Amino acid sequence: MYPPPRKDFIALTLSDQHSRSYNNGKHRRQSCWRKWKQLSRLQRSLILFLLALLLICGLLFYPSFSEQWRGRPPAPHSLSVDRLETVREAFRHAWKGYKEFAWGHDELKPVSKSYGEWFGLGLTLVDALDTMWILGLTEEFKEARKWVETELSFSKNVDVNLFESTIRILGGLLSTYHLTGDEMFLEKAKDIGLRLMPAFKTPSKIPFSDVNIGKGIAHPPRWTSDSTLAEVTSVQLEFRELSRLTQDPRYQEVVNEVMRLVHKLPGKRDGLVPMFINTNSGQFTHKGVFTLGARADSYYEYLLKQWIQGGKTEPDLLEDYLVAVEGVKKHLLRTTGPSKLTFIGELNHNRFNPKMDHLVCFLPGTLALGAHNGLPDDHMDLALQLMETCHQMYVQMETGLSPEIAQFNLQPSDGRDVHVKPADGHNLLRPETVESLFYLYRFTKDAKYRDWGWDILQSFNKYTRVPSGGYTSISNVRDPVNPGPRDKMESFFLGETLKYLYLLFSDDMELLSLDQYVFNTEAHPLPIWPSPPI
Ligand code: DMJ
Repeated sequence: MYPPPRKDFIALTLSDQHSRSYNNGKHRRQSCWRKWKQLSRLQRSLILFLLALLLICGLLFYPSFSEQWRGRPPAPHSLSVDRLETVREAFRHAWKGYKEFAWGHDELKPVSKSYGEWFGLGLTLVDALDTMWILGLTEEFKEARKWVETELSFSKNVDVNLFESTIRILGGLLSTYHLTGDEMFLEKAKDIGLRLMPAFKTPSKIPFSDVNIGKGIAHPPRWTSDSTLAEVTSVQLEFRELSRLTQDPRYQEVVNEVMRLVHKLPGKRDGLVPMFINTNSGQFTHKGVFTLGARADSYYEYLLKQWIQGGKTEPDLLEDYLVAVEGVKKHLLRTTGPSKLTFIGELNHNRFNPKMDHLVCFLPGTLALGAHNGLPDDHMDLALQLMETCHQMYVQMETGLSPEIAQFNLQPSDGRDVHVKPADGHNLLRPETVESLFYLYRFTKDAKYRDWGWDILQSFNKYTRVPSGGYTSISNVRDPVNPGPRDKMESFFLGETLKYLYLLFSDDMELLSLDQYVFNTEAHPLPIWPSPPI
C-alpha cells in the first residue's frame, strides 16, 4: 500500500499541470497558423470549400434532427412523470380508505367508512396486488402480501361466482406470481383453481355460475339453470395458464371444452352470440338479443386473447373472432345524426336499439390489439372511431365522467349525440375507456389519448374522491353539484382503472410489453406462451 498523497502536494501538482497545459495550447495554436500559411492557395481553398459544405449540410439536416429530438421521450420531470405521480397518489388515497375501514374485506364503502362483503376473500386487496407492484408501492405491497400469506384462506363455506373469482382472484394471484416470482402466490392460485373446478361438473360441461369453495359443490343461480355466455367463455386465459404452470392438464381441458362447444353451437348471428347458455342442454337460450355489452362482452375479448396467449396456434378462436367482428359491423354499427359518431348498438329480435353500455368501450382496445397482431387494418380504423365515441361519452357529460349506459341519437338534428336515461346515469369507476386509451396510445403514440385519460383522472378526483380515503361510485354523471355518492369502491378501480391509467402515462413501452403479455379481462397481465421449438 502507498501512503495517501498529501493535500499541498496535490494542489501544487494541479497548478503546475494547469500552467503547463496553457503553454502547450499557446504553442499548438502558433504552430497551426504556421502550417496553414505553408499550404498552397489551392489547398487552402479546397479546405475552406469542404468546411462550407459541411456547414450547409448541417443546416439542411437540422430540422429532422430537431424533430427526432422532439419525438424522444421527454426528460425527467416531464408531464408524464407528474401524471404517473398523480396516479400513485390516487392509489395511495384509495388504499388509505381501504386500509383504515375495510382491511381484509371485499370492498370499501368510503362514505360510511365501512366495508361490504361479496365472497369474503379480501377481493380489493387481491385484485390490487399487481397494481401495487407495477406502481412501485413497495410498502403497501409488502403489507398486502403478508395478509395473503397469513389470512387469505379458501377453505371457507362460501358461494363464489366462478367468473368473478377467476378473473379477479385467480388472475390476480397468477399475474402477481409472474411479476414477483414469489411461489406463495402460485400456491394460493393452485388452491383457488382446484376449488373452482366443481363448477364444470354439469350435464353439458358448460359450467355453473356459482361454486361453494369450502364444500366443493357447484350450482346455477336459484332462478334458472342458465349461465351467462360471457362468464363461461372468460375464464379460459386463467385456467389455461394454471395448467401450463402446474403441468396439470385438467384446468385447460375443462375450459377448452367450453370453447369447443360454443364454437360449433347453432344460434349465432354472423358470429354474434346470445347472452345465455343452458348448463343442462348446452344450448343458447334467450335467443335473438345480441350485444357487445353486459353478459356477452368478454366472449369476444377472450377469443382474440386466447389466440394470442397460445401463440396463434388455435385457428378456431381466430375464425370465431374474425367472423364476430364482421357480424358487429353488419348488425350493430351505426353513426349518430348530429356529429357522425360511430357507435355499437344492440339487436333485440331484429330491432336495432341505439344503446351502448360503457362496458363496450373495451372494444377499441381489443380491435387495436388484433390489428397489432396482424389482423385487418380496418379493425384499427374502427378502433380509432370507437375510441372517439367513448371519449365523447365522457366529455359530453357535465362531470366529465361517462354514464353506465348511453343512448345515441340517430336523428340528423343538431341536438346532442348522447342521451342518458335517468336510471343509467351512474358511474362505477369502470376501466374500459382508459383500458382502450392505453392500447391506442401504445400502438399510435398519439398524445391525445394520454390527454383524454388525464381528463378522466381529473374528473375522478373532482367528483368521486372521498376526503377521508377512497373513491366512490356516483349516481348521476350529469349533476356536478350533487353527483350522488353511492358509497362503494369497486375492486376493479384499483385492479384495472388506476393500473391502465399508470400504463397509459408511462413512457416505458417495455413495461408489460403487449408482445409479451396478454391482459385478462380484469387487467391482470399473463405471459404470452413461448412458441414450442420447431
Ligand atoms: C371487470 O370486472 C371486468 O373488466 C369485466 O370484464 C367487466 N366488468 C368489470 C369492470 O367494468
